[in-house]
Amino acid sequence: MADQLKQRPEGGKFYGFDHIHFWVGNALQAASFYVTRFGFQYYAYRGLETGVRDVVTHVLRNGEGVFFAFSSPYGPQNEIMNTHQSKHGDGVRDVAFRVEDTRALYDKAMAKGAKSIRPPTEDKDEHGSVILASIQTYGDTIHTFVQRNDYKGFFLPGFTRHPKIDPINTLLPPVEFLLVDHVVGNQPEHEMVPVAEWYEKTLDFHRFWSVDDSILHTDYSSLQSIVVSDFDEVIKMPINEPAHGKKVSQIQEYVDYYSGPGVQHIALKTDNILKEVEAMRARGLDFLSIPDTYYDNLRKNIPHMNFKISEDIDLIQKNKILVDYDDKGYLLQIFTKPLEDRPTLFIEIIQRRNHSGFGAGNFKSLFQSIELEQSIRGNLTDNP
Ligand code: TYF
Ligand code: FE
Repeated sequence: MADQLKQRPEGGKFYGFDHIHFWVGNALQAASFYVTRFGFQYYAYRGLETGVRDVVTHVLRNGEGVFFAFSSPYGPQNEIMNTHQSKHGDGVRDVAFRVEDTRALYDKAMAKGAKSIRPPTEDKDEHGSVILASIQTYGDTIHTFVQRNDYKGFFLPGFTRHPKIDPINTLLPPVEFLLVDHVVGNQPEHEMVPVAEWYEKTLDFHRFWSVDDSILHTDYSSLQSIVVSDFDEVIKMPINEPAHGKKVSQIQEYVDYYSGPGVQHIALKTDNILKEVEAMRARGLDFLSIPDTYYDNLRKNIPHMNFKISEDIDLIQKNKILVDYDDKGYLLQIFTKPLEDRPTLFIEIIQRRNHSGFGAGNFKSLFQSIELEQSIRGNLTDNP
């Protein structure tokens, strides 16, 4: 948007998020959680049975656009994975981008000073080839560029079709996601701007123009956020840092428990948030609660909106879905509670109706309900 007048950067296009790769203590069970609660399907597998003896990976998919991979080491030999586990707990290791030209993007990133994790390689099997390369971003998080040259196999070369047939999705209501809308990274204090600048310099991202673009700082949230995006605005990465308020920021709580920067939330886009949230609730997934006063307020504002909200407001309220809007459109969003014992990663479900923001109008209510959970955990303490 803001950069439409600028020239397309060199290095080829970003097509979107390819997959999210989690490093976890027990990939078999972590994958099962996302199948049961979020309605993912088993998709691909690599491990002992396929001749891979150090790391196991289970890959899930939801629809055509959302792929989550879960890996665990088979023993103590893989030091990087084991250190990652003890330091961070289960978390996102890799936010992988689907790209037009892995080598061009990698070479450019290297020229701009990025740290290499894996130089470009072409991986092949009988189903085709992919070109992969990885670079370091904030903390221990990496980005892998995935160039799929008409690859027809399951996930990536070396993977087979996941062997598990699970009856659970035939017993529970289906959940459908379209794609990964955005992935948010939390940083320690004073590291947000350098991280945003890293994306501008290394990947030719720009600051995404939206109502939420200005650095926000409210009494409740004590956080600041900058959204960076690729030229085509298919990748959106908000970057947060704590601000100094009266109480310890929710971002600081994350950074303390994750032992540094990392992925805070993944937003999954749907076209029918009411149906999907009702299905996930039926599957026992826990979402943040929102007080009824929020909906009293919303009902007061509805007559002044420039468009009709097509969803039933009673059902929106019953499911605790948040509504943000401007003069042109609206978005609906809801947040799970943290998905692990450490208060770190959570998931957002989002539906957009001609609105490209991130829910700035909801920040006050949202942050109050996040802070309620933070205080139950004993972590909403006074800032020195
Ligand atoms: O991605 C976003 O910006 C919104 C709002 O700790 C948000 O989902 C921002 C910070 C945060 C939780 C949600
Ligand atoms: Fe979000």
